Amino acid sequence: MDKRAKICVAGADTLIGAAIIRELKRQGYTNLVGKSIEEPQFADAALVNAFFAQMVPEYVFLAAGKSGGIGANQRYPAELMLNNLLVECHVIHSACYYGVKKLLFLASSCCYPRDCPQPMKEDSLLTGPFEPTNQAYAVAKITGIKLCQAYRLQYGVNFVSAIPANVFGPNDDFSLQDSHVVSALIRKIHGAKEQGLEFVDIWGTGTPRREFIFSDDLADACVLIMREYDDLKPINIGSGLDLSIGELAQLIKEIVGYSGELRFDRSKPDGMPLKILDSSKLNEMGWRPRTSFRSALSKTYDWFLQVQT
Ligand code: GFB
Repeated sequence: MDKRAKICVAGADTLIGAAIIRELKRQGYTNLVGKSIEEPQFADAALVNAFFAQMVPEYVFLAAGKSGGIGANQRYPAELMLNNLLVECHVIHSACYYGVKKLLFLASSCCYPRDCPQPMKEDSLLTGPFEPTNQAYAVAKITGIKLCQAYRLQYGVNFVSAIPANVFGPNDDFSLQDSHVVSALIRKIHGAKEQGLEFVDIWGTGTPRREFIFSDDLADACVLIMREYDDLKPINIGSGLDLSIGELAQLIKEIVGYSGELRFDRSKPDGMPLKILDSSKLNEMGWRPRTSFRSALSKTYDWFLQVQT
């Protein structure tokens, strides 16, 4: 990928998209097209077609599509599924039609079966039923992977997919009900400190384990994959660091400086008991995360403090 290549990051304002843009700029890529104000509604076929006809990007990072945590997935399964399906169909088709040299589709670790052997290898996709709390979103994301594969097989295009671990960082949604766990806990624990509350409710038992990846590290891996990975099979992007939700809450409590109690609300769902990726393929390409987990959490908290209203 030439430093002056025309690159489009679809989903420029999303957690992942914004991080990819920062990373591309950091690495000296200068010709980024379709910045957030120019972005069409990617769920609208006519607008996506017109966008590609006008911009004619050479490389596309597909990070658009609505997402959310376990709460959002339970409340809006139809919205999440439909939006992601439409975005994938329109962007992947237009990318093929307008001759994009390479497209990287960002899927999700919820594409793996609920009872998948851990750590989860790319070959385990579609070997068992999905976790019910995010089934609709998972079906949409696995469809994106399959669509890239189908276009690749039929039209010979270089469209690849990557599967990130649970992502967190600046530009995430920090709402109480809909966000992913890291953002939700930062918001909740910070709010409890500010209001002098004696305890904070953490959903579920606190025992599920998740592998978290900082958005800046994920973006670095995405640029490497765009440059060097060319295969029908998707590739996992994990940090290699997993911890329980209870341990995560404790760490955020320390970073925020909250002295109250963490209480576990067992009426709320746990989701998958364990979700850890096998990132051997990526590691064999020489990739390792740059940021320590604690420092990534601190950076995310700093960003939250700057933008919160
Ligand atoms: O990040 P999260 O919503 O997603 O939740 P998943 C992870 C774990 O944190 C679950 C617990 O066990 C939750 O019960 N948790 C505790 C909380 N307190 C909270 C809270 O206040 N908010 C949230 N959100 N969780 C996601 C999918 O599943 O995985 C997404 O829902 C996406 O669509 C992502 O695919 C990768 O890891 O369970």
